[in-house]
Amino acid sequence: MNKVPDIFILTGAGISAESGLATFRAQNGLWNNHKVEDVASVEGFAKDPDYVRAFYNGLKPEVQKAEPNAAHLCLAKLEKLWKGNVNIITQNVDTLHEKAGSKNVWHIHGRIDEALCLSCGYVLNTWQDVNAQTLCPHCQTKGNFKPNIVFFGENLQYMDTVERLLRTADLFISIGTSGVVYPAAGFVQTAKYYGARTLEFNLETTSNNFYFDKHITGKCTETLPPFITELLG
Ligand code: BV8
Repeated sequence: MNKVPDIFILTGAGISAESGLATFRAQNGLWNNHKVEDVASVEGFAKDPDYVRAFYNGLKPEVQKAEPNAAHLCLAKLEKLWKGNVNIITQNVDTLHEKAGSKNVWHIHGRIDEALCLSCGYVLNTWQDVNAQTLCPHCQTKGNFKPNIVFFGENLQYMDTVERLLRTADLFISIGTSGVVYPAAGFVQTAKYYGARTLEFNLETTSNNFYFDKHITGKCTETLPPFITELLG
């Protein structure tokens, strides 16, 4: 009996673009007038934690208000109706996959609504500002929170899960990512190595094109829903 394919879905900022959230490299690498690497870096946070915390506090209201679009929603439908495993490994720090109803979502670059207490490791979940006054409810330390976001130079979250899912994936679907940031940009190579069929949904063909069996170009709110409908047969 043929096994129902396990599906590994990698998403990037492009899937949230049509929900009104800025991508990273559209504006020649500037993001809210900052170079992501300057703000989202270990050095940047060590140099000026208040500045980096304020940067993410500033983004929270628009991220919290954003609504999932047709691409998020069809992935949630796929997870619900597909008989095999469906996992979304997202580089996005927004929670639009969860808002759309997806359950198996792995935020390998962290989440904007979480902050990590550097004194005790407690993860605070809040859309409110996190700053030098924020008290840790677990260890009562004040102001020692870092956005629970993976900065450049930091290891990704859930990599053990990601490696297991890449080995068992039968279908690898990349949606809305430029394939610039590693190790996420290398996942398609691993999936290919372990025998997965690999598809890329993007406005354009990215530099990873050697590893994708097929490129479906266009806006993912237009290209993904018919593909998912066909997949569900
Ligand atoms: C690590 C948090 C080990 C911030 C992010 C030299 C060579 C290779 C690698 C490196 C190197 N030097 C350093 C590195 C490693 C570095 C890296 O890859 N740097 C790059 C810039 C060269 N990586 C790391 O540091 C990672 N950690 O390697 O750990 C280690 C440990 C210790 C010491 C050293 C190493 C950590 C990476 C995570 C960094 N954090 N985010 C935040 O999100 O606030 S990365 C950031 O970029 C976001 O997470 C974002 O998701 C990610 C990738 O960007 P995309 O999502 O792809 O977004 P982008 O704008 O680029 O593209 C959007 C795409 O969508 C486009 O292609 C567009 O065409 C498409 N699109 C737009 N609209 C639509 C659409 N497609 C379809 N429909 C649409 N409507």
